[in-house]
Amino acid sequence: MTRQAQKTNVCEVNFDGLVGPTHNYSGLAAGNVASKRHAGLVSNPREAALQGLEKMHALSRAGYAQGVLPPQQRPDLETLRTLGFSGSAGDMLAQAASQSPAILRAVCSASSMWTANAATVTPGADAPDDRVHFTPANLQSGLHRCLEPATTGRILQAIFSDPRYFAHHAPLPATPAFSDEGAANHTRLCAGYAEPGVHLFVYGREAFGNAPAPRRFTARQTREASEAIARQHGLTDAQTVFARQHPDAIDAGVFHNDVIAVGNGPVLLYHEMAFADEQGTLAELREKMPEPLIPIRVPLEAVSLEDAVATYLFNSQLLSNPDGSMTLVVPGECEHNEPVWRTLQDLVLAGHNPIGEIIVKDVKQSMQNGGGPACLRLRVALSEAERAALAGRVLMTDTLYHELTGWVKRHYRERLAPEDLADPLLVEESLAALDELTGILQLGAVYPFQRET
Ligand code: SUG
Repeated sequence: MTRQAQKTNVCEVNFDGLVGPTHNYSGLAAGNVASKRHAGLVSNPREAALQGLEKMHALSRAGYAQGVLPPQQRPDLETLRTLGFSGSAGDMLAQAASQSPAILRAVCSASSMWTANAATVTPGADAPDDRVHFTPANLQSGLHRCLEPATTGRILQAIFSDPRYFAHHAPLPATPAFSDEGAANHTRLCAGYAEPGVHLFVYGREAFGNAPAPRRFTARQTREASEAIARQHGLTDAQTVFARQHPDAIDAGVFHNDVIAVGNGPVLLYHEMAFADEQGTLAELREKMPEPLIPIRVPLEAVSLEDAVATYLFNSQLLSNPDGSMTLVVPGECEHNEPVWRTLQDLVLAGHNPIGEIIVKDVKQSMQNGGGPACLRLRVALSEAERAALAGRVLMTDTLYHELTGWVKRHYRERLAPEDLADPLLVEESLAALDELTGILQLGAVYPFQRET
């Protein structure tokens, strides 16, 4: 089969992370203002999971291809054992709670819900071997998130299992020089999903170079990590642009590029403070893109960095419609901020860009940990043949939605306070939930350990 014949009917599938049963507010995330602000609050895991599912369902009903990725097993008993705790699950939780509450909080995080950080993905249209390439992010910048990549790799390999279509790479070495947070710092710009694209990799610091780094917060993505991923995926200089994030934006709480910019097709919606060298970045994109770039710049005078971070206006999903228009899916917080809401209305009314519709989604439980609509999804552009090759039952349908909401309602708590993290019943409940979920999603053994009896 020729390459052209293979790549028919390409569309973007958004794989959202299903929120896990231990969703809680532990203030774990460096440089993430919302996570720090809501530390210690009582969470509602059931509401969090239902909000995520409602977003997935609404978008699939509106005609957008939608997938789902399962949560990881938490509390992470394997890590507790590795860190020297011993005995039963209950013993280890009790030891961790008394000896190191910070470890307990980390092993209980449901952070795998933010699948924009799960991996970087290169579609088959851009890879030299025509396959879709995946690299799980090492997420080495925080203890709670560096526990994710091994299971993420297993989940991605279970779903994208057919080696004729999919290629999987190892996460980069988990060390500060190769700090990688996945697709949250990667945007593919193209004319259409089947057309060749240009990959915009945004980094916050250089490990081996001298670019000015932010002062208040540590940048989570290095240039060296982005370059290594481009090499793994076989991307050439002509296909890549490496742009430095503005250090002042990182210091204002923009810990990933997807908190300050979003791209889709030829459109790049970005804040004036997104890039250290705005004009240079746009010029390089224009030079390398076969299609004219459609930049949409939001100036500082329209939206302050503080408002951008508080509302996650840029952490929106920009989705393509069959008529060529685009729909922007924004978090509910945008509606309640006057300058942001006005900016969004102006975007739609402007008429000189493809954005024709704004959809508002309530993902407040996730937002309070710094994760908006775009954080919750991993974009994978797939041809018809690649979609047909997916394993498991991971594409959203009405039936799957109803099964998953029923599953959440059976297994999830409505209230999780910081002290509940040491409750051994939470381990049992989470394991029982995930046991059943692997059956629903038909993914096989993706989790590292079994249920204790
Ligand atoms: O890594 N929050 C996540 C949010 C990730 C958002 N993702 C994107 N922007 N793509 C993070 O900062 C908070 C967990 C806690 O505090 O309990 C957390 O990990």
